[in-house]
Amino acid sequence: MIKHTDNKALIATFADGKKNININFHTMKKYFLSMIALGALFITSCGGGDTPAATETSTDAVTTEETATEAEELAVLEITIEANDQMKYNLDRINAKAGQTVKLTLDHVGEMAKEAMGHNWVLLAKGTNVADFGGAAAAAADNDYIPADMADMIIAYTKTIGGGEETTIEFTAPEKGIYDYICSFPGHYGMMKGKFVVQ
Ligand SMILES: [Cu+2]
Repeated sequence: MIKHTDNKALIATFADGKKNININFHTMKKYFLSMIALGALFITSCGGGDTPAATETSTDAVTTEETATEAEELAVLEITIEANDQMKYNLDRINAKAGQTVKLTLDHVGEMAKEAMGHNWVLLAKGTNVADFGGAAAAAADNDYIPADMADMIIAYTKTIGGGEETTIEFTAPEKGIYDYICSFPGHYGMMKGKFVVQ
């Protein structure tokens, strides 16, 4: 039994299947044409003068960003660390960026001779035991307090200098992380140490 007598399409199907199909096709065709017209209208209204302007703005932003990144990468970090007769560095932390060229100057601002109060600056690889390295370095006087068999634990180092001298080295900052630096002159690493922080 059909209760929905207002369903003309259904009734039409029973009465004349062919006619019903035609009606439905005609309705659908009208519907699709309307959709196409609406779509065209939408595209037309969006294709105004605003779109090219927006594209230009975003291109400019990307270019500016790239230029800034390049400049940042090219910047050389120039840093001077002082060491004195009181067996101290003036810095306990140095910040750098991964891959950055670092130009580091060690300035011995004291007056004592290298044999009595020599200083250097040694940047150690991650995971290096500072006490073990310091102990080995103290026994390496013949190699400027750099233990030859621990080369893989050293990222960079300066020569050992006395009061009134200075020395400069250049190296590339390692990957992100926190590294120890010390003076490897006998007995100094406990007092003369700091963190080299790479971001
Ligand atoms: Cu020292």
